[in-house]
Amino acid sequence: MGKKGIIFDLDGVIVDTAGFHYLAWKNLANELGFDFTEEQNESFKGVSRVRSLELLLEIGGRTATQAEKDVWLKKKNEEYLSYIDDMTKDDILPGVKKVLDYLVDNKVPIALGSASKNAKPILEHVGLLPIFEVIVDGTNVKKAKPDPEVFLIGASQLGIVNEDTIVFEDSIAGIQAANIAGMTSVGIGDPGVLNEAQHNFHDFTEISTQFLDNLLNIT
Ligand code: B16
Ligand code: MG
Repeated sequence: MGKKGIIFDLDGVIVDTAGFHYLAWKNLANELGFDFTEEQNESFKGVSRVRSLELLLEIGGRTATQAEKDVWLKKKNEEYLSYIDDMTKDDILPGVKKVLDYLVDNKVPIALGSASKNAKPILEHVGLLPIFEVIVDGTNVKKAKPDPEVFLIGASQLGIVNEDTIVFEDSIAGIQAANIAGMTSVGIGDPGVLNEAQHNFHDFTEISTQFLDNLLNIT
């Protein structure tokens, strides 16, 4: 068995920006004259900004010109950026820092694998930018989750083979991407929603060092 590495999703795993994305999309939907529920938002998680707008317009039964789409994409992102502007290290989700510190102490290679084009500023705001050896985000990938591209690039840049890579994800699309890549998938969130994951936790406070040791073969 080779050395193990971990890839973390960002939104909904390390920080609770999923709620900010939801709010910004919901406000846009309301402005366009229809509602957007939290349940519908599940399929937006891990999905690119452009694809998310297409899904939103499908929900509202709307068609739009490219010019309109560009305006709405910009508007949504500006609202989202106004939310993340206020983020601090207090916005790191419960239990995450403890797990990251443990991995750093044990010299486990860690990467970020996010669909977001705003990943770096978010990590900067919450003070976690320096701890990631590798960052793969929406600016580096062409194919969105569930395509495994983001995780394949992450593992290869870490120098870890897919079978020895563990992915922490809060989205259905992200869990599918990890599974397709032959990686170990760990679902963070509702186990009923993330039922394709190999391991499930509601949040990082449930993850013990013993679980990590077993996963990583730390003795
Ligand atoms: P942005 P992740 C994803 O991040 C979000 O889950 C998804 O809701 C969002 O649409 C996507 O990033 C793009 O984000 O608009 O910031 O480029 O979960 O893959 O870290
Ligand atoms: Mg996510």
